[in-house]
Formats: sequence, structure tokens, C-alpha cells
Amino acid sequence: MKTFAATALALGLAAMPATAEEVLRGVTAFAQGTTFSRPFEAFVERVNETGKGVVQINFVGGPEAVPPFELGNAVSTGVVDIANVTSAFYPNLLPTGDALHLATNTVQDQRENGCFDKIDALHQEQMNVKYLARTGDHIQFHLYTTKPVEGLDLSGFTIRTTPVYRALLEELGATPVRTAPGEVYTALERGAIDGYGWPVQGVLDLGWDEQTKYRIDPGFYQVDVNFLVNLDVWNNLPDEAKTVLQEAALWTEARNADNVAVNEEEAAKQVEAGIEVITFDEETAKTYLETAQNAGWAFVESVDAQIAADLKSCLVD
Ligand code: 173
Repeated sequence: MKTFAATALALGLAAMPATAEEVLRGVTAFAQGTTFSRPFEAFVERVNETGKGVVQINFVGGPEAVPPFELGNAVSTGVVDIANVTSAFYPNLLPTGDALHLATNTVQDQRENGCFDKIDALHQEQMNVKYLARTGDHIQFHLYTTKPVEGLDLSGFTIRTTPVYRALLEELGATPVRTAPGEVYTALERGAIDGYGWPVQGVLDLGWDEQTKYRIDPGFYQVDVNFLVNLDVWNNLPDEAKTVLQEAALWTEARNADNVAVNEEEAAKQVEAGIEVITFDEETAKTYLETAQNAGWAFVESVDAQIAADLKSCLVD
């Protein structure tokens, strides 16, 4: 007996925790190190600090590991355990997900008023994932072009899109083409597109400023980039591991407030890089924003009127 104990100690077995450490494979839909990947990378670091011996995330990589429009499927089926991805990249799995970027309040408000739980339930029921966190609050989207724009007419413009901008672009008469972020530079360079939709942050990350002449102001909607955990994996995690992940999620969401200052810095960098700002006059801007908001909600309503009404009541102030 004594000998066994001594041997076990020598092998380090006595120091082994009662339950094994959980290791989750994490993938981001945005290139590693870029604007919309960084909050997830910071979250991974945080979990790997606070979750020692309990839960760790093995950061596998970005679009080179899983194509961005496939990442929803990958986390839904468990090929990936935890994903950093916007709802605009998984419309096939959650068609009402477009409502998320129509929010005018913050994720903190949504946790408070029960909206977060509703959005979590939709993710669980329709795509087999736990909705863990939302980043991107306070960041708006813009249209960027290579040609001057006059008023609310984009007929003759081919514009790179995701589901975020599609409804608005159709109202403006543009021809939308869905393009992954990693292909936008080449599409611009070749003249295959006359512009693109993208948030105010991140335009310089992949060098798009070199191929961009104009940003249209004002911005519209609000970015949602979400952390999703495969639901079977989530349900099998020990409570202690869930707590580590949930605390790190709240820590991440608290940092969303930094975006207000970063937006200004990014807008200034765009101007320095030679991007001219086209600012619609007050009346045109009002119509533009109303068109964006109405077209966005009309689409979600066309998918499911009840879910649309339910989400609108807790996402819009
Ligand atoms: O334009 C996009 O690819 C898109 O929809 C998006 C959404 C959130 C953050 C960044 C981009």
C-alpha cells in the first residue's frame, strides 16, 4: 500500500484533479488579430487564465480553419466547440437572426429585460448552440464606395453584401453580391464591385482603404458578433466550467463600451487614409435611416412575424 502511494506520488497522480480539465476548440469567423476577432481572442486569454484546471480554449484559428459562412454549421454540429461569429454569417440556421443588428439598446439592457434569454432560446432551439456573449455594441455599419453617390439612388452600383445590408441595398436599387470579408480586397481591385457594406471599424485591417474612395454617413444598425457554444458540449460541461465561461462573457461585454471612443479613432484613420466622407443632408439622412430600419424589420417579419414582434419589443428602445 505504502509503495503504491509513493509510486503514485512520484508519477504525479496524486496531484491530478478529480475531474479532467475541459478543452474547447475555438474558431473565429474574422481573420486573427483583426477588429472583430480581437474581443474573442481576449476572451480566450481570459478563460485560459481564470479557468486553469477547469476549462481551457484551444484557439484553432480563423477563416483559414473554417470558412466564415460555414462556421455556424460547424459549431451547430460540434466540429467546433466555441465560435466567434456574426448572425449575418448563419442566416441559413437562424433566419430571424437579422433582428440582432437592428437593436438600438445594449447587450446589458438585453440581459436585464429578458431579450438575451429569448435570443439564447432561439439559438438553442434552431441551431443547437448556447448564445454566450454579444460583442460589437455601439458600432454602426456604413456603405463604402469607389464612385461618388448622389442621394438615395444606387442603381448601377454592384455592392458587396451580407444579410446585414441586403434589404437596404435592394431599396436603394443596388445589385448586392454576397462576399466573404477575405475576398473583398480582390473584388474591389478587379472592379467586380463598386463598394461594400462594413462597420465603421476595421476598414484598414485588410487594406481596403487603398481601394475605397467614399464612406457614406450616417451609419446605421449595430454590429452583433456573438460567442456560440455547441449545445451538447455546453450541457455536458461541469457547472464550474460554465461559470468561468459566463464570467468571461460578462467581462467581454463590459468592454463593448470602449467602442464609442474607438469608432472616432477609426473614422479619423479612414480620413487620413484618403477616404472622403459623403454626408447626406438632414432630410436625406432621415429617409435613409428610416429605409434601413423599415427594410430590416420587414425582412425579419417576412420570416416570422411573431418572433419579429417579440424581439423588436426588447431590442428597440
Ligand atoms: O459585412 C459583414 O461581413 C458583416 O455582416 C459584419 C457583421 C459584423 C461585424 C463585421 C462585419
